[in-house]
Amino acid sequence: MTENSIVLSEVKGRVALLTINRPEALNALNIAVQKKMVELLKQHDQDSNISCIVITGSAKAFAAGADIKEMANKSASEMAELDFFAGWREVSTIRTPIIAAVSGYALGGGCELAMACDLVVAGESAKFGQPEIKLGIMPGMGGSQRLTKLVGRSKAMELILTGRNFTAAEAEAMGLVARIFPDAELLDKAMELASTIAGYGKHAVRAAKEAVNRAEEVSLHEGLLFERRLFHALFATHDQKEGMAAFSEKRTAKFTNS
Ligand code: DAK
Repeated sequence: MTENSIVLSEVKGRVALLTINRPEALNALNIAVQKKMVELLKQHDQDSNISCIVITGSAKAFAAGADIKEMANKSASEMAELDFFAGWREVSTIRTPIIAAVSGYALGGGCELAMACDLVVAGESAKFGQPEIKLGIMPGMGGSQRLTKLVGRSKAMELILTGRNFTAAEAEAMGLVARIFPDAELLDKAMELASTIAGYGKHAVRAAKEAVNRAEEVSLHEGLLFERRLFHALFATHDQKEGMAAFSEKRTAKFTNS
């Protein structure tokens, strides 16, 4: 575990746990958090011993948004010149599955970070929202696009134009959240889920992630072709032979990520 860092990094088995650690600011995402998070994600993505990543927040929040105090006095040209927050785009280039474990607030950039992950699990009292409209701005880290794809135009419009918070139960009903757990169990359950995923063959897991994410980008026809190519390619892996042999031999498969 890295101590005293703005993002804590801990490895448990084949799972990396990244914890946003600015509890005094409800884990507001400043540039330093963005840089550290992206650096750690890339590092773990390159590590052959890591097969799943969990992102969570310390104390009362996942992240209460981008750091308003850091942005408040920037000019439009400074925002454009710095390409402020461009680094978060890198999250979608990570090949290892990423689970967002949301407890407490996931607002603005925090909600957008969760949606940029591959799946979101939440504690029962988690609160989501895109409240940017109340600050005289709009979502800028994917909220208008990812929320719309996840929950549909009408619901996304209502949430973004009113800026109201919504509960974990509502987020689950809308398809933004995959599973809800009691608050006290959230992290253990997220790590359990990550360990299950990390226990499967890495090639199959990464291919499945890529195919599901591709569904958001391309037509059904193109997506089905893409899926078929990846499916065929998995027959070149040892893990496919092992997985199917284990089934026939009525034993648990021992995947070697090869
Ligand atoms: N930024 C900075 N500080 C924050 C913060 C934030 N987003 N959220 C909370 N804090 C700080 C508070 O200022 C307070 O600090 P002190 O006053 O004690 O120094 C501390 O965290 C505790 O917060 P509260 O005292 O307010 O705690 P409460 O429990 O009373 O309220 C709350 C919790 C979550 C309801 C409240 O803190 C709140 O409304 N926070 C702001 C939520 C918000 O509006 N989030 C959206 C931020 S805008 C971009 C892409 C994306 C974005 C920007 C640019 N580009 C591509 C350029 C994203 C924008 C956003 O996310």
